[in-house]
Amino acid sequence: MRLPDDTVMKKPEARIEPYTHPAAGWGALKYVALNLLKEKVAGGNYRTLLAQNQPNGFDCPGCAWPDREHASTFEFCENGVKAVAAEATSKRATPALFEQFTVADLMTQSDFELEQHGRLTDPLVYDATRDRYVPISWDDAFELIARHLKQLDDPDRAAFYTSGRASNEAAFLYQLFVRMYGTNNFPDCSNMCHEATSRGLPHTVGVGKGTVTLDDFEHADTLLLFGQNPATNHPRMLGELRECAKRGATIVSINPLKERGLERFASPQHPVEMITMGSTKISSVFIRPKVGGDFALIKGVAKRVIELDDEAIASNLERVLDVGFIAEHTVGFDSFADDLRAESWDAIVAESGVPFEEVLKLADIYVKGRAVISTWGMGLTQHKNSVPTVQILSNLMMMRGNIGRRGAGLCPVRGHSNVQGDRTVGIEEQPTQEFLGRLGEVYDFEPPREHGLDVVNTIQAMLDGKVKVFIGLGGNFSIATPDTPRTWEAMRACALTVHITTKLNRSHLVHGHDALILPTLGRTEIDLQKGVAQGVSVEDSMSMVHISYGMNKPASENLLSEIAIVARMAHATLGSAKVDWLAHADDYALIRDGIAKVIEGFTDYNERLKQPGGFHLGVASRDRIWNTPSRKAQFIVHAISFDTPIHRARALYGERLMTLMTTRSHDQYNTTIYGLDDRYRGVYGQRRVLFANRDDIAMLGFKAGERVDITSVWDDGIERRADSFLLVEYDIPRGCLGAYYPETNPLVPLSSVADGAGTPTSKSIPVLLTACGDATSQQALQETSQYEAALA
Ligand SMILES: Nc1nc2c(c(=O)[nH]1)N[C@H]1C(S)=C(S)[C@@H](COP(=O)(O)OP(=O)(O)OC[C@H]3O[C@@H](n4cnc5c(=O)[nH]c(N)nc54)[C@H](O)[C@@H]3O)O[C@H]1N2
Ligand SMILES: Nc1nc2c(c(=O)[nH]1)N[C@H]1C(S)=C(S)[C@@H](COP(=O)(O)OP(=O)(O)OC[C@H]3O[C@@H](n4cnc5c(=O)[nH]c(N)nc54)[C@H](O)[C@@H]3O)O[C@H]1N2
Ligand SMILES: [Mo]
Repeated sequence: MRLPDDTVMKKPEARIEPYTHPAAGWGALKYVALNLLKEKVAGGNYRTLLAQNQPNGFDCPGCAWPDREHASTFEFCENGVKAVAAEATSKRATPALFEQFTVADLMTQSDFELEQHGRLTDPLVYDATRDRYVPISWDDAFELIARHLKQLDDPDRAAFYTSGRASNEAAFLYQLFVRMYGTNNFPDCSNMCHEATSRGLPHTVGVGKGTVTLDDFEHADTLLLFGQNPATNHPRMLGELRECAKRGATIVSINPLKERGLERFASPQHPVEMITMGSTKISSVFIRPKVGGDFALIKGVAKRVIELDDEAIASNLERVLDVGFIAEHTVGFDSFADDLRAESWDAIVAESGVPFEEVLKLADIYVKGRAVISTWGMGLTQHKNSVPTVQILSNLMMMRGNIGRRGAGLCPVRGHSNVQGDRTVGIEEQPTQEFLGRLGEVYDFEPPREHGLDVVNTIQAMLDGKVKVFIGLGGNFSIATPDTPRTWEAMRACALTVHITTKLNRSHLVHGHDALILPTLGRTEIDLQKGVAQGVSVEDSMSMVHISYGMNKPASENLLSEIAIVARMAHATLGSAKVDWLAHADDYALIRDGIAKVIEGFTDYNERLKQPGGFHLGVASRDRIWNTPSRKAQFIVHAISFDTPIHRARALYGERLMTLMTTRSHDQYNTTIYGLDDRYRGVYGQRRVLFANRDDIAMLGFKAGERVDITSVWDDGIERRADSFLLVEYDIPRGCLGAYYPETNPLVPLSSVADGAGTPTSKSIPVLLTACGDATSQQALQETSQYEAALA
């Protein structure tokens, strides 16, 4: 196949160039080719890409968006291909690499360069005398872990992190081991992600999960997309939106940025669109709140719904509220309505940053919809008021009965491919007593009853000397988390840090006194146990559970599966008198039998996984069963807050104070940096950019193209800074800035979290800008040259 553009292998130059094409399309194919070349994926492994999300294939490790009954045609997704190519890379980080470089040497390499070393091949232990990681046998590695864990005076001195790629089987076995060991300290990536959803929704609709399935997208006439960038982070969702748009559904993007990828989409699944350079218009309407303005905006829309209903009553027209639903299914409506009536439009407009007419327009669109789906991502969940925001959105949907009805519902769009499943099977630092009771009964032990530590509290506990052992099942804890210097101090104060991982990352270099890197199989690889290929299961964002089989040859003969690692860690630490850990590692069906006994909804788990496409777990609120204390869906009243850290900082610094949001570029998977382009936003060959409004750039006395340093404003006297960002003039609301994560994590104070969820407020950081101390920006130059070297 010839690509329309032959610049595929041209070296990138750092530049800013507005993007004018539709999302996906030929551009996506070009980048796929680039990634396969960059990763030097062996020819035979291309077939892996075709097996992605197929009935007998593996679940794409890219994101948690569901598949259409595991569609029979190859569902093309640029970022899925990148994720798979990164795992199927032919590059290897062998012990020789660690002989060549000390840990101090490796620390000088960028995250992009660390990733480029490829797949880890052997278990490694830190040797302090040589400042190097050196090989260790698996048995010795597990002995070291057991020795540390047994030495602690209290099991709560250890914390067990999970990143959302872990399968249900690995996660369930892990939590069983950890609880038998004696703690509920389960910090996990969802603490930084959709925690506001998981904590907020149970109070309104009884379950912390979405209520829609893909079928609902076929019947929705209105879709409200809050704070989400699907063209980059859930590309397969665009295929779904394309169908909705073609059917005439109204699609509204509510986002401070007019994400270009949401404007038009050329579907690689549809050859005609590709060949004719055609495309489908996706979002017809863009509503642009200021960063953190969604709560006030949604409250304004809800207020308008009440006004429209009053008008309908006065003119004897059809009611705007779904009075039947409200009466039969909800409590608290009257106080909610009273609060809305009393709310001031001035406050709504000022705090949302959305003009009055636009709030009315959004309300009009909402009430015209007969079947409305609201989706949301990190734009709603990473603020101080994220829990109230998710709850008021749920309340808005309840006003017109848009929950538990065909074509309508709540759709939080999860990140990691199994982040939802991990929570379902017990990765939860605040487990319910019922769950603990069942777990204890089935496995005949007394689980710890006290709630454990989440991500932020784990870091604080390490700083306070209360957590001494860190074990990470995947992820990149040291840089995905906030307040980087403090997190590093915390990790370095540990007696032992252990990372179960596929590739080298920064967290392995920021280590405890003792440290282990345990290399594991990825989801694309064949997992043979006693000669039998094992599958693992995952739950997608819409509660579909299905099985996944890897098909590639493992990256090294010395890898163990995550499950084998967990089982052998447990065996070494606890012995196998109560649970035959090693037998579970030989046959994953045994783990699924355990899940079926402990977790609701998994009866006949092994059998039901044989259905092509898997099975739906069931979400009570989807069936209008409300697992709340009142057994009804609950309206919850929240005031607009005028006393947030942003308000307080602005009172001190006036309009110079900016609100910074941190997002993903198109060329990264969280902390994994694939490349330095963010093409839908027009950024090439660099990552240290800061998107700012033209008027703010002028007001602050800077010019676009200059470099600036960023410092955050917080109340603890600690200086937090991130230096040398290129100012890029961008269509972003006044007073708001955008930059990429994880480079900006040093700016997020550890104590700045969402009320009621503990999520770091990484989308609303109060900051000030100053002229850059070092105009040549060593950091940025270094990153660019490494990228060029990797492509050469
Ligand atoms: N290719 C790729 N895919 C991924 C990931 C990846 O890194 N790369 N990460 C995975 C993970 S773990 C997750 S959680 C998801 C994340 O997927 P998203 O939820 O899309 O995450 P972000 O890129 O952080 O950006 C969210 C969007 O929120 C907007 N936003 C920022 N502040 C506000 C606000 O105050 N209000 C509103 N309304 N919008 C706001 C930003 O402009 C941006 O468009 O993607 C998953 N999929
Ligand atoms: N400022 C800011 N901070 C954020 C966010 C933000 O928007 N802004 N987003 C937050 C969100 S939503 C999330 S989910 C977190 C992400 O936090 P994490 O989940 O901790 O981070 P990832 O970058 O996804 O982890 C990548 C690492 O996982 C390992 N890995 C990859 N595949 C596998 C596998 O199959 N098995 C195992 N064992 N390991 C594997 C590799 O070593 C890779 O380096 O970051 C959060 N941090
Ligand atoms: Mo996430």
